[in-house]
Amino acid sequence: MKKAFIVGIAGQDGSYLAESLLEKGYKVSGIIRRNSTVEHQRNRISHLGDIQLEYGDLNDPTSLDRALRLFQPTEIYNLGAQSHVRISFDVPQFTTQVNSLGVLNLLEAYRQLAPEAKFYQASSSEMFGNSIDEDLFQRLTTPMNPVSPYGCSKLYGFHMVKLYRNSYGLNANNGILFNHESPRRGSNFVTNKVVKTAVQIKLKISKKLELGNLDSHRDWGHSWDYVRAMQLIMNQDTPDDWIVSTGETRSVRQLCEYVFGQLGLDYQDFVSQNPKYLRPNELEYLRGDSSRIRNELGWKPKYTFESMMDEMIEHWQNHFANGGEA
Ligand code: G4F
Repeated sequence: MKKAFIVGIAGQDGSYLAESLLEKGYKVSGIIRRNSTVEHQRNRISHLGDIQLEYGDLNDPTSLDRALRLFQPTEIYNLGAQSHVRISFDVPQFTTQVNSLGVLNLLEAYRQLAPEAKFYQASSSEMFGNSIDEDLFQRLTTPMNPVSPYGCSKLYGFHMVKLYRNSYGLNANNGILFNHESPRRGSNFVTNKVVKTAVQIKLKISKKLELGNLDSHRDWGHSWDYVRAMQLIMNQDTPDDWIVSTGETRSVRQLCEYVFGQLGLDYQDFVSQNPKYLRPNELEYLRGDSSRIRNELGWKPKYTFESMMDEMIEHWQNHFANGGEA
């Protein structure tokens, strides 16, 4: 029987991945961090009956050893991270402990206790920083020059996965995922912040939306499509590194224009810039070349940018219609 162990199972990607693997007949397990408000921590996975959970943390090697001994996975997915780029400037050491040393802790446990398993590392397009090829795409050969503590921390994890693959013959893979969103996205990431506040403005429970850089561009896909890519990557016999992206890019301003437009509003009447949301250093432009995973593994996103944003708008409309918290 296929047994998946997911670090970060309670997050956006972890919850979609767990759901999808359960549907395929996997036994699914994961670790969650101890938190004083347990409901908040499990709200993305509380509808999934059949998963095994233990307390654990990427920074606690004994908890990783314990989980691997207990669950004996055939597939290990590391989706755990301090994943907010702006916050990584506030807490660079914590970000590095989780996103760099945490990967090393998990790789060591994997090497020693479950070397026959396959390993997936959530690597990030933030690793590219402001490098871009002449045709305005990023790909595996594009130099990686991160511009945030988050990007630097992820680059360490990326290289350690390659090192463990090449040194120990492990089936360890990197998925370099460009931004991916959904109704399950945290509302301090820009897509869900814009959608949630725009819906609140429409309902007259909010008056304005303050943002940082409106001119940065991102390649935004849907988390549900991206966890399908993770599974295709893990179904290969030979480990490798893969780019997952839509190949389209839009600015934060275009995002606002679309979302407010769908609600019959002009974003310019409500959106302003607040320097507190600007970053000490900004990654300006992301657009990924995912032709390899499309051609070789047959992956293709089902969501468009518009259908994804419409789903997020509907989510927040239903949330407030049902008396959900602001
Ligand atoms: O939604 P964001 O915070 O995502 P960001 O920084 O691109 O990072 C996300 O994608 C990475 C992949 O490249 C992941 F690795 C990472 O874990 C995360 O999932 O910001 C997107 C853009 C940025 O340019 C930011 O400066 O939106 C801009 N922005 C403008 N105003 C804002 C805001 N971002 C946030 N979070 N909040 C704002 O008020």
